[in-house]
Amino acid sequence: MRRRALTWAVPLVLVAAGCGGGGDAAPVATTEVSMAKSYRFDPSTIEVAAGSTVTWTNDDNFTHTVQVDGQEDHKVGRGEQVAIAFPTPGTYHYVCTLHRRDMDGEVVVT
Ligand SMILES: [Cu+2]
Repeated sequence: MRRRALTWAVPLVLVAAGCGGGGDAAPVATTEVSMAKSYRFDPSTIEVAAGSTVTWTNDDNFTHTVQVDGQEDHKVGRGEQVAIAFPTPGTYHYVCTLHRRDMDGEVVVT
């Protein structure tokens, strides 16, 4: 893939804010999210185009779920997947309802 040239007049000052944790991570452009060992969504914040289908794969040793706020819960066993379509732009928060404190993420639909 061709790398886009950095033509923006943005000073390359990477703010090492050390925000500790994935919650504030910059969105990753992907439609694939791993439920990684242990009790994590990786990457936790993704960005997709409207109309995309996002697939979560359970690579952990425990059953997890994916529940987008206001939508139904999907149980995902070890080695299983769930695919959810995102037709409308917006920011969608989701959780694993079994491990709410540890596992949540966001899908930014553009
Ligand atoms: Cu979980």
